[in-house]
Amino acid sequence: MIDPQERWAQYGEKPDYLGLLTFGGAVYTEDPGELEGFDVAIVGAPMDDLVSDRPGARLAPRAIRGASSPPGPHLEVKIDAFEELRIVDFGDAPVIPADAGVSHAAIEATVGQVLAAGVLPVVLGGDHSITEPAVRAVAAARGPVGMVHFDTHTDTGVEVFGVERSHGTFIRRLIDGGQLDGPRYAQIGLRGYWPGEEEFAWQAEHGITSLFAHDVRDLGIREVVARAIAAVGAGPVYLTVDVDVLDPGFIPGTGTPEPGGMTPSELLLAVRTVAAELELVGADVVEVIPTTIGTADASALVAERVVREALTGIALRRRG
Ligand SMILES: [Mn+2]
Repeated sequence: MIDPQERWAQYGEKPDYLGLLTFGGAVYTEDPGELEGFDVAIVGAPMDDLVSDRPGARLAPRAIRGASSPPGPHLEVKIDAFEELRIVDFGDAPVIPADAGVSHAAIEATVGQVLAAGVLPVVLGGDHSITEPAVRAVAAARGPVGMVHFDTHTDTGVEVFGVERSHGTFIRRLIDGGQLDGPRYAQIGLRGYWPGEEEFAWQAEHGITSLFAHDVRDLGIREVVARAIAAVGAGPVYLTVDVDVLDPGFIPGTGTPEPGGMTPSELLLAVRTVAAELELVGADVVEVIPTTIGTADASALVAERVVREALTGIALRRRG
């Protein structure tokens, strides 16, 4: 176990730009035997072999860890997730380039180690296909899950360019596989030109709740989130956030951008509310393409805050 803060202990905090790169300056280990007693473990899943448009999300776990991580309590809810929760950075799953099967198995195994220790996994993607092995691991440990899914896209295709394992098909694979419960699954932020009638008909057959970007515009984010929470209800829930749910104006780098999206203000409130009101058993943030390091990268910075809002919501829920 390494504590990146230790050498700066006399100052009370470590500046973000130096020392070992861990999420929020959390302690670091790759030994599953050291996970016991933690509340949350951060796991990197740096693969982007299954994106259908722009690659680069393999660089995101390092960039998200490298984004600014200010200490102290959240100004709105007055809670410091890093004080309330015991958080560990468990490093990256041992993925490799160009073999998605091997990489998915590595992600499933690494997330499984976190769950075996009774710790909640928060995964940094990666393209959105990484949600498939992460949810498989969670469902193996906790049974079928509900889900709140922020995204432009439904990711319920049968194939993308004829490929069945994809960042656009994993939701259908998880529902067909029994890991994800359709009636306890809600999508938020849909817009654009994909998918089509066949996919939405399949979604209706499986009792899936779809909330569109125009619903966020017309109803407001609080009402949209309340509807998603009502649909998902009690029981274990996985939270997945594709940053392309945001308008491209806020995320210069993402795999399949689509204009007309949400604002970070809406997304951050939504993620915190979901984490505070539902029983999260796992979470991820995906499809971040960084173009630089540190706070200069807006996509990685907003992804860091998405994770931080999820942690704040988890801390709020545990406080009761
Ligand atoms: Mn998407």
